Amino acid sequence: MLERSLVLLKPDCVQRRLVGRVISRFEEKGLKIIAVKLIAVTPELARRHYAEHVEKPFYPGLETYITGGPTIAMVVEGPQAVAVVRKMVGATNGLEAASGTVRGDFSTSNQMNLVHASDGPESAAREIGVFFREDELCPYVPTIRPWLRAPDADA
Ligand code: 3AN
Repeated sequence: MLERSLVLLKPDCVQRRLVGRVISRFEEKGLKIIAVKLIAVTPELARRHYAEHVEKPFYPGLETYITGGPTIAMVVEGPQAVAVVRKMVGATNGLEAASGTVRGDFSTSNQMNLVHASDGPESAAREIGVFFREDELCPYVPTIRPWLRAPDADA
C-alpha cells in the first residue's frame, strides 16, 4: 500500500551536518521524496505539529529545541512508508534505538533525536497538511521503478 510520511530533519540534524546522510538512507531504501523545504519552525507551527504533546511537561523544552534552528521538512512516499520510515528512524530515545537506525547510529538523546517521522497514516495526513500545501507536493513515478519492486507490487 503506497503511503506518505512527514519526515522532519530537526535542528540538531541540520546543525550537525547529518542532513545528507539521513536523506541518503531514505533514497537508498527506494523511498521517494515528493516534497522538501528548509524552514524556521515558529512556536505556533510547533504547537500545531506537536498538538498531542503541548500539555506534557517536556513540551516547553521541545518547543525551544524545534524552533532553535532551521528544520528540513519532507514528504516521503513508498509502500508502507509510515512503518518503513519509523523502523529506519528507530526508537524515540537515541540511547535505546537499535544500531542501524538513524537515532541508534547518531543520537544519544531522548529530545535531540534528529528526526521526526509520522506514527500512522492519519497523523501523516494531518502533519503533511501542517507543513505543506497540496500544490507543494510533487508525486512522480521514478524511471528506476522496474528495478525497485516486482511489477505487481505498489508503485
Ligand atoms: P517520536 O518522535 O519517536 O514519535 P514522540 O512523538 O513521543 O516521539 O515525541 C515527539 C518528540 O518529543 C520526540 N521526537 C522528542 O524530540 C521529544 N520527546 C519525546 N519524549 C520526550 C521526553 N521524555 N523528554 C524530552 N523530549 C521528549
